[in-house]
Amino acid sequence: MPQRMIKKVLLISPHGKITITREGSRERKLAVPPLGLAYLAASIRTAGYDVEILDILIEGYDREEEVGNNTFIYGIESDKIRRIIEKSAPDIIGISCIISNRAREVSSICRTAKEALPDIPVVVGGQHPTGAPEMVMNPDIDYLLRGECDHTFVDLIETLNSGNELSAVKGIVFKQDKGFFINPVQDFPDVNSLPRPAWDLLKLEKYWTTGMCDYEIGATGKKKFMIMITSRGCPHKCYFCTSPNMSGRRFRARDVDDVIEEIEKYRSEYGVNRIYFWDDNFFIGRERLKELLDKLARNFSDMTFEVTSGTEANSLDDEIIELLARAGFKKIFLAVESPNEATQKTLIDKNVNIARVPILVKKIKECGMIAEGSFMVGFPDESLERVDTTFEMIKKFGFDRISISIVNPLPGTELYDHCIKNKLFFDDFDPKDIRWSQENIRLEGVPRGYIAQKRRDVWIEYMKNKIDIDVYEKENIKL
Ligand code: B12
Ligand code: SF4
Repeated sequence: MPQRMIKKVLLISPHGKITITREGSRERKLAVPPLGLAYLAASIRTAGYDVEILDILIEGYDREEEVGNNTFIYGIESDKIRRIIEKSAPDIIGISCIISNRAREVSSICRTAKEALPDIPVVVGGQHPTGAPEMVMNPDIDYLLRGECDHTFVDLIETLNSGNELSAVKGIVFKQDKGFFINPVQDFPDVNSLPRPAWDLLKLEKYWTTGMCDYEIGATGKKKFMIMITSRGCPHKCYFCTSPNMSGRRFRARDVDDVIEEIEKYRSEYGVNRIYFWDDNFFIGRERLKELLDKLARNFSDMTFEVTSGTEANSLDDEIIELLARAGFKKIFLAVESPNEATQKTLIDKNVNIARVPILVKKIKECGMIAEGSFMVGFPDESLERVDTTFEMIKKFGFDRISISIVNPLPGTELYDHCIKNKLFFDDFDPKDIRWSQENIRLEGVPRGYIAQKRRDVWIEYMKNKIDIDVYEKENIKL
């Protein structure tokens, strides 16, 4: 059957998802604009096609649906998604799955898309299908695109329109015979030639009023924020992280002046006063970093900045910390991961120099910024004794705030493969529906629930005199 010409694209971002832990705490409900889709939309539009974005989460932020096991999704319901798809009448639909535990929701959106418009190709992309395509592909999906798809989505449209050979599209996966065809070559776009994200296609006001919960700046909605990336990729390959699948460890930075110009645009056009940087690793390349921080300080004294995805501790020293403070950073989220030296050396490629951490924390505080430590507990090599030691060590660095995650296996990582090989998953583990706040990996001698409970106890004990826990967890009140 000849392919219908593609002129219009609908891009969809899936539901939000949160869990209530057995100890009663509720994960924080967030609503942040889908930057990846804004980038894709910009490239698709630049190539001459019409494009719309539907963010299911923001359109139905207050609508919660229990999906079992104390887990809730939030966003609009299937019927409404179906009506929006029908009304939009696109010629192709692209659905984003950047976080692995949205796989189930993404599958259901694909079903809804096929029910609404059975002849329209459905494409899925993002971190999860990049790392685990065989886990994502299903009868409702025509194509997966792996990796960064700024160019490849346009290539796919043009290939479909021209009838050319699909297998030439970089990163493409489609069903073939009884298996899949996978083009293993991914695209790594030049970050300086990409058009700016198409924010005009999203209702940014909705995110500013619903927004990103941010304790340090007070309640949601008080600041107009924008999100940006100054680089893509990370040169490291940590055992638990999916970033290397995506970027092939190719770190690519944008020109500093272009970043500055983009911030200026957001300040003047939208009145934005806070920027969150979502780079994989903002801190790579010392000279570029210094130039960027210096220019932020000179140009944006009325704005504040934050790197949400974590700071690589080894790239900090007195000079960089002072520059960060001068540039308007209020909090440094230090990605320590494990305080254990052996774990650092074997599993964490960035190999944080643990001995320097208290020195960095002291300097961050002296410069008037909040020092928050990010930790992970529950690596497969941890014994009960090691888990206890880890929790004790976390308390000793002198952080203003701590954040402790339970180690979770993301499909496509070495950690995941290790757990499969050694049969370390608990029986109820479902890679499509990972519960971040429970233990999913079996540790010898550590009863299940021990880490989850201790994580909460240690956090409350540490934070109770530093923040108002009730305010911080105000979301709990709802249930
Ligand atoms: C912003 C962000 C969030 C936001 C949510 C973003 C959203 N809209 O849903 C918040 C803060 C809520 C968040 C939370 C978490 N996050 Co997060 N987050 C990010 C971050 C920093 C930026 C994402 C981004 O915009 N990147 C920039 C854009 C340009 O890239 P992109 O989105 O990947 O899009 C490109 C491609 O993926 C592809 N693409 C994307 N969509 C589509 C769709 C189609 C159709 C196609 C063809 C292609 C395609 O093309 C795009 C352009 O090249 C990434 C790290 C990173 N730098 O990517 C982590 C990341 C996505 N998060 C991650 C994780 C693990 C989490 C948490 C689980 C952390 C935790 N333990 O709590 C939580 C989940 C919380 C929950 N309740 O579920 C992992 C996901 C890995 C995985 N496979 O699951 C990442 C990759 C970080 C990492 N390296 O480990 N996160
Ligand atoms: S340094 Fe961070 S982004 Fe890079 S591979 Fe390690 S965890 Fe992932």
